[in-house]
Amino acid sequence: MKPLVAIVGRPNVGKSTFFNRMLGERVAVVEDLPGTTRDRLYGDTDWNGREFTLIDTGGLDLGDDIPVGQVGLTGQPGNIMKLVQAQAELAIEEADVIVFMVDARAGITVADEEVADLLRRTRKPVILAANKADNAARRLDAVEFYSLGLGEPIVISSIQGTGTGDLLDLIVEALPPEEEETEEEDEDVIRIAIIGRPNVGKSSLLNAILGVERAIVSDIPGTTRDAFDTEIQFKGKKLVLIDTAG
Ligand SMILES: Nc1nc2c(ncn2[C@@H]2O[C@H](COP(=O)(O)OP(=O)(O)O)[C@@H](O)[C@H]2O)c(=O)[nH]1
Ligand SMILES: [Mg+2]
Repeated sequence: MKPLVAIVGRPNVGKSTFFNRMLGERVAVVEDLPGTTRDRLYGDTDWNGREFTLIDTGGLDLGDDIPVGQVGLTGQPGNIMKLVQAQAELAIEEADVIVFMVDARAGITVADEEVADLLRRTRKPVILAANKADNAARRLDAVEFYSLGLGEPIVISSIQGTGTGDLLDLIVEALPPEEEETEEEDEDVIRIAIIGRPNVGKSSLLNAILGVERAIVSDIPGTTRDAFDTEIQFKGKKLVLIDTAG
């Protein structure tokens, strides 16, 4: 299985825009309305030769988020908290690397702080990405996200593509070490089991394929004691024939 990289963050920060940019097509729905991504979307991609699966988290119809300064005036934005938190918790559980996306144009919001509180508690790598930093002024403003306690934000514009390469470099660096692939995975072995009731000719078929008396053939039902595997090359492919007992 490929490592999982989840993009979390409150609605409308640009998660789906980044996801689509990576997958090279419009897979996720991008809209001006917050909460447009209905479900979690998974897409396989690669960068610098490392493959991983990107997850666009969404599915949260939340309405507008409340800027930090307005809490207390407008009361607790209960729903958005619960849902964005749930999304972040799922990512913490499931993902190998978490990209926490915030909006450099909007600045820090309450939902950002709540998610940051959760993410600071995980040991999994968290990369803070300040999106919508489309110009120099915004790139400078983005330093305020440092106060979320998740390190220095990587400043990007998903629409322009600036900084996205650096973000991907960081993602790839944070991935768990590449697994040693097993022989099966790497050579695409096809395993064929020969099954049927005793004495129908399973071993004879196997022998005919192999051209050698590999399996013990007998007229007595049940002579093939155990299932056993024989590896052959056929048209450049590795096949494993499994002669089953019984
Ligand atoms: N200016 C600007 N707008 C962006 C950028 N990335 C996304 N957007 C816009 O932000 C809105 C929400 O984007 P979306 O990807 O749906 O956000 P999501 O809810 O986090 O998935 C859309 O109108 C996007 O076009 C960016 O880098 N710069
Ligand atoms: Mg979305």
